[in-house]
Amino acid sequence: RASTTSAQTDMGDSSNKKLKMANHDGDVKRFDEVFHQLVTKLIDEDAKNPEISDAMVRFRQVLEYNCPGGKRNRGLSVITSYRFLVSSDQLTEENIHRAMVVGWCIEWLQAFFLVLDDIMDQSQTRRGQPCWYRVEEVGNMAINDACYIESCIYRLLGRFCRGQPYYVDLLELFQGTTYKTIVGQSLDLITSPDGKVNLSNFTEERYNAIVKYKTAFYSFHLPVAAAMYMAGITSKESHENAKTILLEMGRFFQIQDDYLDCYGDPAVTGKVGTDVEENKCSWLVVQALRLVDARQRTTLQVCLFVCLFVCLREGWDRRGGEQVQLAGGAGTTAGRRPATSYATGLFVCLFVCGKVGTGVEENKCSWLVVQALRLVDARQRATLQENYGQNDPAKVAAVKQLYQELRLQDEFWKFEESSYSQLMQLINSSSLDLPKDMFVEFARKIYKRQK
Ligand code: GPP
Ligand code: MG
Ligand code: MG
Ligand code: MG
Repeated sequence: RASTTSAQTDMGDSSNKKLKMANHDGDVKRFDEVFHQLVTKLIDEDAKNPEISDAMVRFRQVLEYNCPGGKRNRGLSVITSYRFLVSSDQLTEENIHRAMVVGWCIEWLQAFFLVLDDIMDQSQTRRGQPCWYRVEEVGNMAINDACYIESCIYRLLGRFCRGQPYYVDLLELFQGTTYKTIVGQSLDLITSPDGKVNLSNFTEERYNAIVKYKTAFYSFHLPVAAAMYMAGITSKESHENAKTILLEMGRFFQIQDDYLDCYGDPAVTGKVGTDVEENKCSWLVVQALRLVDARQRTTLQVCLFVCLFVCLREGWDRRGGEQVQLAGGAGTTAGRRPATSYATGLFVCLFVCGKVGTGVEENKCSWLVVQALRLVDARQRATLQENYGQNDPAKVAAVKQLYQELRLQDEFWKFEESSYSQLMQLINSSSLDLPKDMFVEFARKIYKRQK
């Protein structure tokens, strides 16, 4: 396809990248103007019908309150990606405008999710203003408003993209992505039941599944996949390669979101975090548990080694002494028996260390270990068990104090560095016929973000 060929010629060409990005500021300005045109179009037509005009007055307010005001990264990425993927002769006013409409459809999809997510997460603020359901006289009507926002996506796609060769692909992409996000939200909610803290549910595997489905598909895969279809790229292989990179970016983005829930400045993020209160399977709690368990294991291993070393030394001295007495002098057996018991002891020690954390209490030699567990590390796990998942500021503070003790911020900064370089490697190895800069540009927007 011509568009794929043009994408290939873009790879690694920095002057081309500058050319593609030169339009960025203009695109942002125009993108915001397009929003008002779309609202007017959607509302004005139906406002003429007196039967439903009252609903239109309300829906204008719904759209204006909930759709703008965010970073618009998802929407703008459609346009940036589209510019990277097509040749200059395809960059017509009409095509750019369509990319903007599709960009707004993603922002609309995000608004639909957020209105509902804020109800489910009992959040207070969003984008620096009260969550929609908390606005006076809105309450549960927010659920219907969210459904309205979603319906606009398909009205806009129909209005602006029907007849285009990629129309059906776009429809399926939006529907499929909505489905995946609903699955992810369900996993998120199932893993954070009200009033039931079960720390063993907070595993890395569950965390990865939640963030892939609830965030990565709609925030990262959708904008680029939409731009690819619009550019005429339909090859399954290219779409799979893009997906591999974009889902990894999405995981990184949600980990940042979880970090910012606790450490972000609400004046900058525009939202007050509720993950601890809401018993969420957040990256922070998963890391806290990993670190507590790792410390626990190390403490136990050290204790076991000390304990067995002491036992063995005692055994060595005692048996050595007895043997000397029995043999009445230095016999060959005198040194062999302690050596055998030392080897056995070491074997037992290694075996038990391998099982630490599962059946330690059954080990007869583990009184010290059990005490260490009770006094040192179990305290941290118990802190989480007792304070997580409750809407009580003192309990939330206790959890955050533990995060501090475990130096989770350092842990996040280390992760951010290594994740970025891994992402760049993945872009290098998996972008193949797609322009690397398209992915790098998307990653640049989110790396080290404060909101
Ligand atoms: C973000 O999770 C996930 C979504 C917004 C998807 C919601 C999906 C639905 C089907 C409603 P989050 O709760 O961590 O986001 P935030 O921190 O912005 O509240
Ligand atoms: Mg949520
Ligand atoms: Mg939320
Ligand atoms: Mg969050």
